[in-house]
Amino acid sequence: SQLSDVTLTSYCKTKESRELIQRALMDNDFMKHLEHEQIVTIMDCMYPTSVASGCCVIQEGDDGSTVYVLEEGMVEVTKQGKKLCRIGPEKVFGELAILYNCTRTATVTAMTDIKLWAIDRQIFQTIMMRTGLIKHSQY
Ligand code: PCG
Repeated sequence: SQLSDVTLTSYCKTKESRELIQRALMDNDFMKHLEHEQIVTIMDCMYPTSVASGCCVIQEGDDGSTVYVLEEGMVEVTKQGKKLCRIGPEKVFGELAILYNCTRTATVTAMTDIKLWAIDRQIFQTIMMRTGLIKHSQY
């Protein structure tokens, strides 16, 4: 659909979650270069989700459609079975497939029960391409 047709929906968050998400976005090498309004809009549009310990959040090679911020818990990143790193709270992940329009470059597995904030590709890309004059609807 046309970017202009996309309506952005805000999801309720505590002040703590709003601040955590903004810190995570501003800590990310790519996102830190966005305008403040875009950071705030991405944060507003993120919705809550959770994944149980041991479950796969992202599978290497899949088509990616979601960018995540980890709020609580720990994930492990592997590539072709090799451990790359562990990621804790206040970090963005899953941005590479969306930013570079490629398949998922690594597997991300929950090492504990995790709480996440998520935003879908179409919404993320709309915010990236739109500055100002953003149409909001309240959730
Ligand atoms: P994406 O979309 O490729 O899905 C896997 C994610 O793992 C990737 O985005 C990054 O956000 C995240 N990640 C964290 N550390 C690494 C790393 O060292 N290499 C790669 N390829 N991805 C990493």
